[in-house]
Amino acid sequence: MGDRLVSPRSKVRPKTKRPRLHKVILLNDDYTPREFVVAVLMAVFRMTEGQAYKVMMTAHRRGACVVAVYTKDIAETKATEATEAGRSAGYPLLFTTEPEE
Ligand code: TYC
Repeated sequence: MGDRLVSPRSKVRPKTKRPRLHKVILLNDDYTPREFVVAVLMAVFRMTEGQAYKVMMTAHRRGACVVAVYTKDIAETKATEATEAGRSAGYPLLFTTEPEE
């Protein structure tokens, strides 16, 4: 009889939480040519020309636009790479990152 009484195990809660994602944000400026912004978005974030144009115009009109979300390391690497592409061409193009809620 005692064989059939199974005491409950402690509740197992998987602790593999998904990592927090980070947004890459494109900031508008008055100097970087539109076509250059589109080219950087296509090269670094693998967007089509149409997607890149929309994101560029949103940043142009509203001041900033979320480009994509990634894990922290990838977001920071891409933001740095894209900002550096502008800097090496003499433009103040800026990408930043911030954690998602
Ligand atoms: N505002 C720039 C111009 O008129 C174009 C531009 C758009 C620059 C978006 C940066 O994130 C940007 N040449």
